[in-house]
Amino acid sequence: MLRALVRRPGPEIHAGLSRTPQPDVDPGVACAQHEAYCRALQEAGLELQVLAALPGHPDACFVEDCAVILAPHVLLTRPGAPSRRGEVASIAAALPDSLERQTMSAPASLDGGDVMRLGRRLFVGRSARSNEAGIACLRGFAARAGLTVDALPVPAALHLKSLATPVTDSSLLLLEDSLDPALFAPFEVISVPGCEALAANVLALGRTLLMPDRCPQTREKLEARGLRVLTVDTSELAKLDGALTCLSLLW
Ligand code: CIR
Repeated sequence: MLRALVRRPGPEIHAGLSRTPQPDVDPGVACAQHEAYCRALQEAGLELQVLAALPGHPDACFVEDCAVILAPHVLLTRPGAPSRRGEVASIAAALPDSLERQTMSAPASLDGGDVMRLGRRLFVGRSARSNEAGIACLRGFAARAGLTVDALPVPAALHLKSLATPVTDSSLLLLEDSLDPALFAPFEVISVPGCEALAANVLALGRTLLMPDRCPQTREKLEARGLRVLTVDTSELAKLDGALTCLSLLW
């Protein structure tokens, strides 16, 4: 069974990093939305491991950024935001010993939100959070699992997966007018309209897919492919640039 590691948002979540000035996050709403996300993961058939909030780390519920898992290996990252680096040790402690660890050291930095797997390839965003040394470290890690790495510039978003996420092993969603679809050839690109930007980040779990609510055009495209779609409202977490993939680590 697929397992997911998640961490509850804490009362300090309103102090998390955001590209929006004064995002005005309500911790109670954020927690309720996170609980609904956890229920959707369970409904999709995942076994959950839920960590308590991490005091002093308002962004710690965005666990994806601290590790890249290619089971049976895990790369413990060095997140690009200095305020988030203290989160990694507690993720490392929570992951099972069966995952063989590789670590990352300065000057490398990489956020898991920049790493997208499609079949035997990894795409990685060269973003404000993930630098060349971090990408080089990822290449070495991926090579152990027999995967290749393509780096793409992500100048205008927090992470690569703010713009694009896998739907199946051979297809992905991509926010229109963001990156050149040809960069992802030969994979099939499904375009997400600008008015549904949040829908560029979905969490694919086999034939079930978690996606943000209130994105009917994208939902219709996914359901037309025979996928089972579960919708969740993570609008409060989106004020901190969080999306669906960022709230869990899967293996
Ligand atoms: C941050 O800026 O680091 C957090 N407020 C949001 C991180 C979201 N992570 C992700 O999408 N992988």
